Amino acid sequence: MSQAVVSEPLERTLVLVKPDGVRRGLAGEVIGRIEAKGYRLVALDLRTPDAALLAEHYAEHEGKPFYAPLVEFMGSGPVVALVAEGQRVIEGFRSLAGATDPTAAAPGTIRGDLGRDWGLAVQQNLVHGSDSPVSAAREIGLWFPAL
Ligand code: IDP
Repeated sequence: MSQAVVSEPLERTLVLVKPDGVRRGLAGEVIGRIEAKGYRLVALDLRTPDAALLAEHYAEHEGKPFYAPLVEFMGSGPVVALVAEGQRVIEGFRSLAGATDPTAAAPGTIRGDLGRDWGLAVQQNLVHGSDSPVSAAREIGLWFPAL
């Protein structure tokens, strides 16, 4: 007799290893934590994003004091962009990443273990992760239009 199994739907999220993470050689560490948690990589790319892509990606922050330094920093070198997939991966990666401020981020998280404040106008906090299903769909469309 077959048994009905109800499973939660798969989600996808956009993760960026920011230029500070790539420069410090931490891309592999971040990818390792995503894979060790049990999420699956469905796309992966190393590139230096142009100003147009970053303006779209960070549109919600336009006008804030850290917006210009943020866009400049994010375009300062290569980032690793990836799409990870799994049940509740959006929330799960945010939990792996830790709080936005790396000084306050809990030990055990990517930002808490590997990040710190460098006294700069923008938080160089190693990673980005989409914050909701709507953001994830929008950001994956921007970074990986073929998906
Ligand atoms: P999140 O990356 O944790 O989702 P957001 O509030 O979406 O945080 O901010 C986007 C990025 O902008 C942060 O990751 C950080 O790099 C930068 N940022 C956010 N708030 C500040 C701030 O108050 N000062 C400097 N940089 C900030």
